[in-house]
Amino acid sequence: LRTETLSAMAPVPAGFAADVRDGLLRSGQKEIPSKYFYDELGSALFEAITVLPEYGLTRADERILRRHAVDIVSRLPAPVIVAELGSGSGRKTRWVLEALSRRHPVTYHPIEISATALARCAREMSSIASVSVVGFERPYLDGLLAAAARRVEGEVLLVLFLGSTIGNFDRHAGEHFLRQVRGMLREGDALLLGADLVKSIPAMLAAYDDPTGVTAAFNLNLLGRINRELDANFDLALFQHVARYNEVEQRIEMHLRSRVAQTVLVRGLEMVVHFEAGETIWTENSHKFTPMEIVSLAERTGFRCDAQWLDQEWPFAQNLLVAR
Ligand code: AVI
Repeated sequence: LRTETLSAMAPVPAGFAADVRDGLLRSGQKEIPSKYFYDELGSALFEAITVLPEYGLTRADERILRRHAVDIVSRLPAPVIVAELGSGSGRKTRWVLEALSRRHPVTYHPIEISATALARCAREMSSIASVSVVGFERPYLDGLLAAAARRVEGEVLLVLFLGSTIGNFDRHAGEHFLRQVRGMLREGDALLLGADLVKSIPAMLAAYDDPTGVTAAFNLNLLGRINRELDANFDLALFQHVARYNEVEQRIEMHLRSRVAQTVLVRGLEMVVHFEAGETIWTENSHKFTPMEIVSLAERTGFRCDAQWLDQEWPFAQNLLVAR
């Protein structure tokens, strides 16, 4: 009854039902896109991941910005306006906005499909003196187009794409995405791209399979979300979180492995899904990079890599790509 009430109240996001149906009915490897991790519970679990001792990525990202924000923004001619793909954690973006606002008043455009995340970010950033926030509740590229259209002559647009979200795209899709971003920029505009670097395999595996089980909960919540929004009856205890490192593709792959042979009913999609014992649903790729790979990725997508800042504690690169 509770499930029925919830599914009646919560509108199913446009693509979610279709992607779950297609991904679970696939004849070979079952698959659900990782963008569906981030419902309210999933976003809270991701926040918890960012403070796990084993997951150094977010701290490294922030450490570089804290230490080098002044240097980063000094490489751009004033005046600069900022658009961020994903409204991000205020803690990271604040360093860049504060460094810029010491030079001149700054307009900041967070771009985010979650209204809650956008509102939280707008609230936090508006507290910085000389920063005005105009957010866009839209997909990345739609929002970027809107932000770019609002700038006035002479303003340089700085796009922030932090946290190594680029690593969650397949390599081809990531490259295509950067080309699309470049297409919305003018020569001299910039993209600050955060990218997690290849490191020791045990360190990478621990980051995606922490002993506390937070990443496992984050992964399993995808099945919980299908239960809640599509009225399914996944028993989460019958699935196991799996993180593997694929050395050829240089990426962590996350799966949910069925512990037993079982059949699951997804009432909202009027379908049943069969799992063999040991069969998996592929839920995420998290690609890792070398600094040189970022330089050549920049070159191939219409940018030049103006500078890179590396964190020593947790190999991570902040890359300033300038549109050429
Ligand atoms: C958001 N993204 C960069 C994270 C990552 O590291 O790929 C998502 C994540 N998945 C498991 N832990 C964190």
